[in-house]
Amino acid sequence: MRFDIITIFPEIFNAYLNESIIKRAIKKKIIEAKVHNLRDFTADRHRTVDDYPYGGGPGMVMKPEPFFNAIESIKADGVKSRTIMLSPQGKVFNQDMALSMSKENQNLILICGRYEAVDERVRENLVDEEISIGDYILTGGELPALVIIDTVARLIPGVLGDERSKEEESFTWGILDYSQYTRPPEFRGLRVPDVLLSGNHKEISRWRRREALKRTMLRRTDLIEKVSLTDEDYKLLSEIKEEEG
Ligand code: 4FV
Repeated sequence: MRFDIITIFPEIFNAYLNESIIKRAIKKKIIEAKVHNLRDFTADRHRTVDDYPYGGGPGMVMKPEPFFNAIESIKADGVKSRTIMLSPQGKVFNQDMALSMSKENQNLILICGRYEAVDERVRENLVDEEISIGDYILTGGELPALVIIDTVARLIPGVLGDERSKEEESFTWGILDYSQYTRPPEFRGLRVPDVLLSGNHKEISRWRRREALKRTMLRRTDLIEKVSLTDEDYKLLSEIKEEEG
């Protein structure tokens, strides 16, 4: 899978794409990330990418021409790709969207806006999907683009060291993760739950499911309502309700 990123701050990506799991995935050619400086697709000597909003109002709007030039040049290789605009007006991103993007194996072109907005003609003519990473306002679309790249890339086979990590994680089951522990078994009098030291894997997985359900019930009832639960889960939930009173 290839990620083409269009931004006026390419440096922001160099740091993140050259570290850890993403760096290794690029090195192993499992994914490719190409950062395009929008200013390289301007025609004037000031490399202008923004202008005043028609109709007045605060701030500046990003011009359409540089985006049309950039996307036409990226698509010139004819490889099937999907163009995503990161903006607060988009569909709020979640794990299910990441999973389907990772399976589609389509190249993704990620448009990172800055200033107040991007000229609407870009959205109307070039954008296949608009995605928001949450209901808050950032200074730019670069962090949202990195969120998409990180979330999708780690779901591509071969990117994570241990594929199992994906099977057992928050939201994959539709509920939150269970609490985790590592050595030492006791730290400042704080002990690791005995069941985890027992080696009894049946009891351990029951405890973990119970913990995950409890945490989700206490923190994210919206998730509990959406997830399909087994009879065993209902037994665990009633135990937890007892316990939590
Ligand atoms: C955003 C979000 C976001 C809006 C104006 C960039 C900013 C500025 N993008 N999810 N939340 N974008 O706040 O994706 O140009």
